[in-house]
Amino acid sequence: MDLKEKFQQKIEPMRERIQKMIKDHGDEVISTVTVRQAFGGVRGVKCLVCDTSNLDPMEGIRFRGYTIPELIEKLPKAPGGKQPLPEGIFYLLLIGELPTEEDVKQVTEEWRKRSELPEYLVKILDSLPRDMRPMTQFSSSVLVLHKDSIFSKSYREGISKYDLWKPMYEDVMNLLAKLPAIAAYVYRRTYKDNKQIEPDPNLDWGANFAHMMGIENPEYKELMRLYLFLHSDHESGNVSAHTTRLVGSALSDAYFALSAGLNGLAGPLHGLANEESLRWILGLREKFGGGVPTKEQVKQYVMDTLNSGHVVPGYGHAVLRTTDPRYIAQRKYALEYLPDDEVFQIVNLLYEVTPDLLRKYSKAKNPWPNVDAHSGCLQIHYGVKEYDFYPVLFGVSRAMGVLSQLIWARALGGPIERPKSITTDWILEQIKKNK
Ligand code: CMX
Repeated sequence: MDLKEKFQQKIEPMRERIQKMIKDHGDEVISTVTVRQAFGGVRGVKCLVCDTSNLDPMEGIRFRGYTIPELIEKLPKAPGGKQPLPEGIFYLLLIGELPTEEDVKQVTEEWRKRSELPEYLVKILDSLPRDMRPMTQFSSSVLVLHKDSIFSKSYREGISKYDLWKPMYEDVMNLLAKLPAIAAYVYRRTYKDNKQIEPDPNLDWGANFAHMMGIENPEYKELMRLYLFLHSDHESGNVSAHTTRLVGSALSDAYFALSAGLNGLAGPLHGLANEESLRWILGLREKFGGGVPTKEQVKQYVMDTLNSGHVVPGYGHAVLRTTDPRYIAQRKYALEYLPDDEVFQIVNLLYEVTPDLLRKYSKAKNPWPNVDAHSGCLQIHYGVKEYDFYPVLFGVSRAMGVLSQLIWARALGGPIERPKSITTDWILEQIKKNK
């Protein structure tokens, strides 16, 4: 049975489960909204359902019930490798079960078959200014691929709403197959004199991405697999996931929805924080004359950032209240593969001093580092020093989560999202009435 057939088998039981739940318990209250939450980014209001992953403030992310260390152990690896193949996390997110090695091979093969970039896309990419931000090139490419949307075509031809997931599945698989090639193309044209590298059909999705970027170190291939696994999914309330979901809820196809989600990921409080973080860390090194600064110098740098009215990039989180397990997984990797790396030493010093300073001198509810505080030091170690590109790496990975959510949304016939907004005056009236 192939992936699509396996997915099809999962739909009906899930549809029935949800219909029964709404029928029997549709009016039960699961959350309330305070005035502070209405003005405060709807933080903590439980009003979205997402089954691919769940984020506990103290424990961190669980993908389909599994923690990161559990999946690093359980997901299939490349021959001789220790890091999980990203194809495996996509399978898990979509199907809800751990894949076998054979399942993962099928995904690799499926994506390999669909990976070629159409000529019109390459022409459009070639016409973009080479100094355009990589994320702008990347997100535009995703949008441009809408030309080949099977979903939009099927919709126009009158497909039944119960079958909408089928063309969505095809578009998602086509898109995921192409993302590493698009990202690598953008990387090479922006930083490597447009000298492009052909894909290697013998490599898995993540290793091929590293290869097309031009980095052949087997360690980087392993890092790429880990990176793509770690950044894939983080529930559906974060900006990139929620945007993809919202746009998709209007029955916009995967290209429109993902491009919108990537544009959200491009913000400095979200996926751009990995770029901001490394730039800030390199600024710290430079400020004190290169090398590893002292603890006092690191403290001074953090305080200068806070005093100038800026956030410390890579620290804090809207949900987490502990060190992000994605940070810990990357730290573990660094301790094994690059313990003496200078930038890693600085990342460690920051980990020692920043939480205390944030607790004392900022309003941050979470003083601990998130995923973005660590990813840059691993990239630069293997030669990917162009930090403008980091949000694109995040985007390639995040696409697996948000697009698996999108296939499910179409399979379950998710409605168009339309929360009710209220005016400030209405809130004041309500407060008066409540007195
Ligand atoms: N440095 C300094 N101040 C911080 C801070 C940080 N790292 N994190 C939060 N704060 C401040 C906020 O700016 C806010 O100040 P105001 O009340 O003056 O606006 C206050 O503390 C309360 O914020 P919060 O409730 O703790 O955090 P939010 O849920 O509003 O925002 C986040 C979460 C991640 C945007 C925020 O912590 C932040 O800006 N961090 C730095 C950017 C970053 O690393 N983003 C990446 C997050 C992971 C990802 O999505 O990729």
